[in-house]
Parts: sequence; structure tokens; C-alpha cells
Amino acid sequence: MERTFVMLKPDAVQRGLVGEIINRFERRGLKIVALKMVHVSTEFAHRHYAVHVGKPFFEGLIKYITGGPVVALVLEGTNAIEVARATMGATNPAKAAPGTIRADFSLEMGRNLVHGSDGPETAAAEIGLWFKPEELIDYGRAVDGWIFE
Ligand code: DAT
Ligand code: MG
Repeated sequence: MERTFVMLKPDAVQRGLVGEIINRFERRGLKIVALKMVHVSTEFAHRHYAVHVGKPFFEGLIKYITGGPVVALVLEGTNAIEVARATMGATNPAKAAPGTIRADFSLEMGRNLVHGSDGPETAAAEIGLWFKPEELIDYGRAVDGWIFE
């Protein structure tokens, strides 16, 4: 069973899309194992997006992500990392497949609503950055046997 980090960016909160977006991950079968709202500092945003330091869009990205509260969550399930990113759609909403979150609700890369870890190492690092171990809740769902073989 795999875990991934997902963040609903400030535009998702401001536009009232938190429920809609979380619903898509839940319906897919992914289990929420951690969830909180945070208004991140510039320093924390730099740590989260450290791999993008120096890129032309970096300062705009930091302004965007610190511009309001975000909703951070950890999702668990079979191939959670890949499945969460597929549910989100391509980074550029114009290129995202219809039916994905980014295609259905956004237009621009700089306002693409949602973040998801891009690999196992990133997922482990991002979960550790955003959540304390005790904030990750281990529990079973009665329906798990109908989602996981
Ligand atoms: P993703 O969020 O799909 O993992 P990424 O890690 O390459 O994409 O980039 C992080 C965020 O930075 C992305 O969600 C939107 C923004 N971004 C990336 N490339 C950009 C670009 N060329 N112009 C503007 N914003 C960009
Ligand atoms: Mg990324």
C-alpha cells in the first residue's frame, strides 16, 4: 500500500472547490490518512518547492502558494502516487485530459489548484515535511475489501 502527499492550493480554497476535489480522490478509492488546513510561510513554501528554486516561475509560485490557506492531505491506496497525479491531470491545465481536476476546473499553470507528489522519494519527503508522524492515522474502512483485492 502506497502513500502520497496532496495539497489543495489557495485557489481551491478560495473558489470553494475543496469538497469537490477531495471527493474525486475519495471516490477513486484512495483513503485519507491525514488532513489539515495550513497557511504556509514563505520559508516553508521555499522548502516545499526547493527543486524549483531559480526557475523563472519560482517567485510567482511562492506568492501563489502563500497567498491564502491550503488544505494538505495524505492519501493511501494501490499506486496512490500515480493514481493521484492521474486524477489531477497534467501540470498545464490546457494539456490536461478532460475529466481530470485541472482540466475540469482550471485554465493556467500558475493557478492549477492542486499539488501531488511525483514519486516515492518525493512522497516520503513531502509527507515528512507537512505532517508529524502522529498526524497520520492508521485505520481500516469497512469497504476496503471491495476496493483493495
Ligand atoms: P506539478 O505540480 O504537476 O508536479 P511541477 O512540479 O513541474 O508540476 O511544477 C510545480 C508547479 O509550478 C506547477 O504545479 C505549476 C508551476 N509551474 C511549473 N512549470 C511552470 C511554468 N513553466 N510556468 C508557470 N508555472 C509553472
Ligand atoms: Mg511537482
